[in-house]
Amino acid sequence: MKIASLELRHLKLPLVRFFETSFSRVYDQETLLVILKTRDGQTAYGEAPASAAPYYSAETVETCWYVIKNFLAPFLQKRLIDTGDQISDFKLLTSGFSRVRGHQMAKAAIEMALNDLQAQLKNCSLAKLYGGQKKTISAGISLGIDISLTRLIRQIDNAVKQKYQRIKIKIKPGWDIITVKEIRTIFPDITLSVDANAAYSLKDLKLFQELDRYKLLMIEQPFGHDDLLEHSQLQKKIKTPVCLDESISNFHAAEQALALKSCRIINIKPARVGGPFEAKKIHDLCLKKKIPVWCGGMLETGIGRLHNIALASLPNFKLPNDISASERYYKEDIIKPPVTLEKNGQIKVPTQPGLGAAVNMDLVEKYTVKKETLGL
Ligand code: OSB
Ligand code: MG
Repeated sequence: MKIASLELRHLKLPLVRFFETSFSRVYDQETLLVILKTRDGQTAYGEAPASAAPYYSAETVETCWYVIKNFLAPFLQKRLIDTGDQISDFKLLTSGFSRVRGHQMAKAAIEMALNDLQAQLKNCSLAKLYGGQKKTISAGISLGIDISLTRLIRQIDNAVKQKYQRIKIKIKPGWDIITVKEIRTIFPDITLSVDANAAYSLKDLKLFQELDRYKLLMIEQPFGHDDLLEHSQLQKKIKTPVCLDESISNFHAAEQALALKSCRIINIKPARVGGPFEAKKIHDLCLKKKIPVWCGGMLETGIGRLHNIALASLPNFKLPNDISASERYYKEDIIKPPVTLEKNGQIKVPTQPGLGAAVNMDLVEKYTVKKETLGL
């Protein structure tokens, strides 16, 4: 097996509907694909769903591009040369990456592609490569801030009818307590959670104590994107579980969050934590500490989503995931078949070797804004 090249593709896909969080509204998803090709004609895919602006985290599609091209791809190339391409331990190929500080999404995209390749070589699914047992995973939906409450209610109604297993709404100052109260009046029994994307601070304690009344499954990332301390103070003062997303940037952060009791639930995104290996380490730690986890999303294309589905087949992914059907994000997803929702709100975990679906290169080409192939 000889890896011959690494292709970078910056994609821009129109969303079926704009997506608004406390930090921005986007109409398109910008994302970076990493495509590995071997001499014998295998192709493997990874995705860095870093978006155009550094508002969720410090990374953007362009920082991922820069770091992969100038640092990560050369490290990978050196490892391939050092080992004479006789690599069976794929973890060794990325072991040089830790020298690069941060840039988790850039690292994750390469690791995902290497895992896809390894699964293909072993003739097993990605889920099996990770040791995942689930045949289906539970699908939740994340609904953005809307132009009116009426519109959001309509979106929720739609999602409930489709059997999404958990509805998450985005909140920000001015779109929080009244919104939740109204939703609870109309849908008293749905599994509901809120995600603030770091829009508040401990000064808003009263608001979160008030939210305690509405039987929320969790409150996701209410405070600072890198905070652990204020979250731990909040968790002591409210009954609703706090879930951390942005703050859990790697395994070490997860260890600290659990030691500080900053949250009772963790959202794991393989892209955010530096790749599926790190994600699995966090999963295993949480399993040991009896902290349930679920897989978050970044509006990934089908490629990133299939990687997330494989990870979410691990046993401690006990809560519904932010993994929805392709049609919820894109009119044309770049994989075929697209990800679809079963009648019971589950998504099937693919069993075919590798990613589990084909990539539609015509559509990839259609949405590519920039591409470059690096020799390895
Ligand atoms: O905080 O979970 C988040 C999308 C972009 C950036 C951050 C987040 C999200 C989502 C969407 O909530 C989840 C999905 O992909 O369905
Ligand atoms: Mg979140």
